[in-house]
Amino acid sequence: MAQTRETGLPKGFRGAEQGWPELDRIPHPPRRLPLLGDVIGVDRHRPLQDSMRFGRELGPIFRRRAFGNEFVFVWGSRLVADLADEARFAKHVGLGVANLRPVAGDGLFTAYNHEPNWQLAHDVLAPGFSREAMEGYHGMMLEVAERLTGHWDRELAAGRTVDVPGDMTRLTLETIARTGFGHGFGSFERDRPHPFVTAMVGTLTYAQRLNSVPTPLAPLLLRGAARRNEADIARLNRTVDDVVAARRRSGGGDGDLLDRMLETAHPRTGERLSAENVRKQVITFLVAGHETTSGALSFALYYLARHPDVAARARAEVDRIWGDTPRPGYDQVAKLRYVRRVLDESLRLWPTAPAYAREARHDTVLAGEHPMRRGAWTLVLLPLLHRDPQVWGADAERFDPDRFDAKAVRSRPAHTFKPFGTGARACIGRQFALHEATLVLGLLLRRYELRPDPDYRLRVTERLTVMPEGLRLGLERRTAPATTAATPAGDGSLTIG
Ligand code: MNH
Repeated sequence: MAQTRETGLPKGFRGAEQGWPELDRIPHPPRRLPLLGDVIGVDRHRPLQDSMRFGRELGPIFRRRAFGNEFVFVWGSRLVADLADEARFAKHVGLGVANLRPVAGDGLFTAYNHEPNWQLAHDVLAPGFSREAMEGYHGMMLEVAERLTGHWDRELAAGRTVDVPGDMTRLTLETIARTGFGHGFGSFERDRPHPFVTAMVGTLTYAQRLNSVPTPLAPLLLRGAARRNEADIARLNRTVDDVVAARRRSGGGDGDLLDRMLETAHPRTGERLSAENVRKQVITFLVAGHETTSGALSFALYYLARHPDVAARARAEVDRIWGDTPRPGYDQVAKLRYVRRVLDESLRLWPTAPAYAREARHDTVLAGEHPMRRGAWTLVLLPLLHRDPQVWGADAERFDPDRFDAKAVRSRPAHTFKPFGTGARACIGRQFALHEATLVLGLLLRRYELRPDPDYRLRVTERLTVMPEGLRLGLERRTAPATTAATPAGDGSLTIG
């Protein structure tokens, strides 16, 4: 099937009309405008949250029409579980993901299933995400986290609150850049974001905007934005080319992701990544490897600040397992079970990559009810899957990390918690993100009490990923009174400077 160049979507197959023979049975919002579609009351900048609102009204499968294109959304747990069947369904590169093709090309995240560079890069890079590899990254992750606490100590000393999403983005970008590519962006030494970050945010925002304008008019409406987008992409390419050139000059690093990309041959075929593909992979990992983790940390800190009881329990765990060791080791991070649950529960309510798309490999019937033709696709709406009352109960909106204790997890059906996607194209960086985020939450909980602004109301911004907007927290440094500093570990009162 021919594919349009800009979007990568199959020509004449943008909407759901041809792929879903019984589309009529799928509910849509009641007040539909001719030509424009379901646009009444929607917020162009918050398509995800609009879809969540529609989904709550319309049920586990529904459709939205925008500018002549019809999209099917799914969030009911039974339907999502069926979509996880890899024999009948696969990742669909569409909408937001397809809009990133000009930036990330056939890099891992945006590659079509049939593109040979996907399997090649997957096989070459997978060992870079093994447990041993994580142990290797741990020291650098810790170093970057210490830059964060240094920065927060200075903000605290100056009597300022901290910019949570801004600082988490600094942290996660530095972490992936240094551990993966031996390159620092100096994020904590700058007042304004590194130009690479500005360019990256620009391309993500642009990719999201492309979805909210009528396709035939996009070139006209977005002419200025398209030109800026070209400049942003050029900036990303330039930055990456510099990093690669520096590595080639230095003659190799310590076996990080960049070394793998440049030097490792495929274990069976002996093939290597081309220079052009390396560029796409580096951009892919710098973008995919920090934006979502930054959001996950930001939401977790939001919930920790709002739930002092949860924070106290998590802090007690950190004190118990880490004691007063200044630099916790890899295993000591892996042992922070409750902190991990806080993270999981945050990713349940706000999965920071909030949707993924699945397409039918051949004609099939979704969950025995909805016929789909080969190539037909649908978007899995994670925040609603993660709040399906049939799975999570009537209080699904409540933040409660105990939903992730081992027994509760075992009692739930498969495919009900999917923040990292599903199947062969699921997130390769999952362990990386979880280790990094758990380590950082542990360090922050051990060092500070979090003081929320009582007037702050959660607002979620969307640019393909989600982030708590304008979240600032007050801090207090925990200090151990001399008498309690030596109490036996386990009672939660031990405090480390
Ligand atoms: Mn990540 C794919 C979520 C952290 C690199 N990631 C995905 C997908 C989801 C996802 C969902 C599947 C998308 C789809 O089906 O279209 N990722 C996350 C979340 C976090 C995250 C919620 C943090 C929290 N991801 C990371 C990190 C890295 C990374 C960290 C790199 C170090 N992710 C990727 C790559 C892919 C991906 C690369 C594409 C994998 C593939 O298709 O082979």
